[in-house]
Amino acid sequence: MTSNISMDFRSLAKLISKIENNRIGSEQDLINLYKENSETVVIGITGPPGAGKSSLTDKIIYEYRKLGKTVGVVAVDPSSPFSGGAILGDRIRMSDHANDSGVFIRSMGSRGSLGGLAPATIDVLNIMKSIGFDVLIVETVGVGQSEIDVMSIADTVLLVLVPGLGDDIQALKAGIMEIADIFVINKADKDGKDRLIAEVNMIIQLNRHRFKWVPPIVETVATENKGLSALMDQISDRFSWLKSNGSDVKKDKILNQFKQMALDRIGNDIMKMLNSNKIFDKWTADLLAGKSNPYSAMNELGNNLQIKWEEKEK
Ligand SMILES: Nc1nc2c(ncn2[C@@H]2O[C@H](COP(=O)(O)OP(=O)(O)OP(=O)(O)O)[C@@H](O)[C@H]2O)c(=O)[nH]1
Ligand SMILES: [Mg+2]
Repeated sequence: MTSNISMDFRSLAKLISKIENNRIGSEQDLINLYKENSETVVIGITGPPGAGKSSLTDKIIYEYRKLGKTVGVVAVDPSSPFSGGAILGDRIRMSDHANDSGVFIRSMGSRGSLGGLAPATIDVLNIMKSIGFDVLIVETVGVGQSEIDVMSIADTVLLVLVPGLGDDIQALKAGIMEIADIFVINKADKDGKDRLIAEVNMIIQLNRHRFKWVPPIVETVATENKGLSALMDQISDRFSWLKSNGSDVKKDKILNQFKQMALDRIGNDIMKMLNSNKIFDKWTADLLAGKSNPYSAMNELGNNLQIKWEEKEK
């Protein structure tokens, strides 16, 4: 066990599997363990497939290890049915850290994750935060809504882009450009870098009025460790900025995260009810018999939930 982390990695791995297999059943563990830990920095790394996210993560781990910081990594792979350590070798490019007792790396696939991969990932990151990691890194392929949702837990989001994407930059999920706190132009050794930088600059300029923090652009060649110190400087600037200006950002994040969790939990509860409740049976029977329609049934459902809520408020 590493000095500042209050749980050994084997227990942590077990707990993560439990969360993956049964989120709702792990709620008590989450309640018991949760500790607001403002010392942990959470870095999100997202971007198109193959952009070099894992290669960068690997190098960022080295940088933090040089400073003696403990690092936890969660690599989210929605396309993989596997979780755990099995796929680390090839996909994650961080195997060098396997024997480092200050580094914990975990991949999460879609297996089991009832209630969604994004909420399960957020649970896992919250646990890792609570037990005292200095730095957490979460890697997702930035293609879908759930990947964007995961990033809501990160204090700083690195959006990794590569030259030659061309029009793909437009094809990236719209929301993903908006969550970038730092644009990383990786594979800066490839042709097309300047054009990409110009495009990103244009996007930043167009959105300038919306930013409290204006995202910088950093060039890297992850495989050659180039640009890493500049990137680490930007990350550290971002965290300093958050410390002095970021209380609103933090509040928004906590609220957004809570709303997302609540939505997920309530959705689960309602599904359970829908599957096991007599009133719902009647509604669905009416629906199937053509006595009601999906909209009127939904309306009745919504009104009933509202009545319950109002009763509780009294
Ligand atoms: N030329 C060049 N190749 C790079 C660079 N960074 C990463 N690569 C290579 O790009 C490939 C993909 O790298 P990964 O780090 O696995 O990319 P990723 O974004 O994590 O990929 P997925 O997780 O599969 O989406 C590997 O073959 C890397 O060696 C770079 O800066 N320059
Ligand atoms: Mg990867």
